[in-house]
Amino acid sequence: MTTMLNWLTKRADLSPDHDAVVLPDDTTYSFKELYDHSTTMAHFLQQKGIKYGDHVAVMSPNQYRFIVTIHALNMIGAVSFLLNSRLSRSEIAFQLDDGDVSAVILDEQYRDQVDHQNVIAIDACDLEESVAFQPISIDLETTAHVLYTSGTTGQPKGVQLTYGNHWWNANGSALNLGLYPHDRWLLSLPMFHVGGLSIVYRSVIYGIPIHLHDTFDVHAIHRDIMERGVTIMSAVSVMLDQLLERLGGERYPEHFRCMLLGGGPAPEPLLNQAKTKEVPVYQTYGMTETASQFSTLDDDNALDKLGSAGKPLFPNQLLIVHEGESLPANQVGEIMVKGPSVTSGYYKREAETAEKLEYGWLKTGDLGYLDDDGFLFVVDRRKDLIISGGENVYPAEIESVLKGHPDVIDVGVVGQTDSRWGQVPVAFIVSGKPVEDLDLDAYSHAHLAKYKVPKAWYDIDELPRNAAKKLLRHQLQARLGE
Ligand code: S0N
Ligand code: AMP
Ligand code: MG
Ligand code: MG
Ligand code: MG
Repeated sequence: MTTMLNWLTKRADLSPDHDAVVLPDDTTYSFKELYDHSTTMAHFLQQKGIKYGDHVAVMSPNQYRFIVTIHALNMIGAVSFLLNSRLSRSEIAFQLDDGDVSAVILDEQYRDQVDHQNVIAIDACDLEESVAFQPISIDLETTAHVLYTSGTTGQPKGVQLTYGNHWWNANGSALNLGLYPHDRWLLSLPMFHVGGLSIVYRSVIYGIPIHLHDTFDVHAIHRDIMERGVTIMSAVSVMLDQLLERLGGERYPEHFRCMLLGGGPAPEPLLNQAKTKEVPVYQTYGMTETASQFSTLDDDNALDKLGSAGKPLFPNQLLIVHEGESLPANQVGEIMVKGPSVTSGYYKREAETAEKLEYGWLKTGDLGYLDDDGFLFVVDRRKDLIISGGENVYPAEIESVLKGHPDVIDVGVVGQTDSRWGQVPVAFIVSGKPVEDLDLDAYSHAHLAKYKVPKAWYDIDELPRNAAKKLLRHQLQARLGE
């Protein structure tokens, strides 16, 4: 057991007047203000019955109060389940039930998506009241958050992330990217995913401000980078693409030193365009299970190793493995990762945890190789995974919903290349009726997040299956000409 003072308590003592959060309208909160608001919120939540060890869900847009709520729950020692607000009512219901969640802290706009007896409005607490609260200390081995990810089979799983996972991730990132007193990290990724959440921890551990954006407003973000001293931003490809278009022939200021690009494959034309426009892109490879970045390019190699996701952050280890053997350079195999930012496992899923985690090594399911200098190149994602604008979509999840439609006899879903989102799901339907008569859009919307609803429906007489009745997805893919 390694315990520490609550990180925000420590930070508010070290740099109370330093900016903690800056909003697009210039509203600024110092670390002292963030601390006071968080103790006030912690007291309020405690009054509402939330106590140490409780499982508490949070569903919020990327607002200042989301950050306050995360710190407040840490101060109490509750485990927070950060919900993807794009999910449907039934997807949310599954996570609340599977996670044994006892209360949900909710922004009013999501009220219809949540069915739970204990709902606390995120804005119900008067932050200006300033109430003292004694935060519990942080134990690095304790679970701080559970974040759900889907998989090839069955239902989504809750990835448990400890304080130690976040601590090591924040430290590993700083040891690679460096840290300057004037750093400012732009946060526009949703905080319910680890890419956004990890910035909340980096901010408080490093003592640097978050420039918080609640929507991806390309003009507001461009302005923040050009005029307000932002030095680092985390982005997925679809965001970078829009930012480069907005940048046009201009150049970002010299002090903007890192565009951390992750969450999925980075198309080569995009990387080349960024290079031409002198945007300092650092490609990173990571996932929910590694508390964000695991392997990232560094300053010396950002340009000459274009396309690579760099080397594992200090002190992480990475192997390329095939049939239990570690492969030499330039051979493609499964990426296996080990290190202190890797999850302790999936909540209540002992079998799946044991299958994916052995002796601390996590089998990612992703395929890649190391070049002669040990730099990682990711060549293919986990089996069947479709990544649409940084959101994961698994065909099996969509197929199982569509099989519930009375007129659908069989269904196969695959990813189709899309100029905006990278990939989108499309569905092949076996039915006695033409697809356009089935109203499959409406049916899917009732059960699935919008980004999971197939963008095209194709009639097919019979799905290609092998002798064991396994769907041959690549044959469907071939029909799309891909
Ligand atoms: C790209 C985003 C911002 C797009 O959202 P936007 O533009 O705000 O759309 P809306 O106005 O809300 O909606 C417009 C229409 O578009 C649909 N839509 C929205 N998003 C998607 C999508 N992803 N795919 C398909 N359709 C989408 C809406 O439904 C709406 O439709 P209509 O008009 O019909 O109503 C947004 O999608 C976004 O935020 N994406 C990023 C999600 C994310 O965080 N992914 C990363 C997850 N992975 C990790 O966290 C691990 C990796 C990691 O940690 C990392 C990642 C990046 C950088 C650094 C790191 C790191 O390691 O530190
Ligand atoms: P998630 O945990 O939902 O963010 O999903 C992480 C997945 O995104 C990884 O397992 C990979 O399949 C994919 N991914 C992350 N980073 C990269 C990268 N640099 N290149 C290609 N795929 C990536
Ligand atoms: Mg102020
Ligand atoms: Mg928008
Ligand atoms: Mg995801």
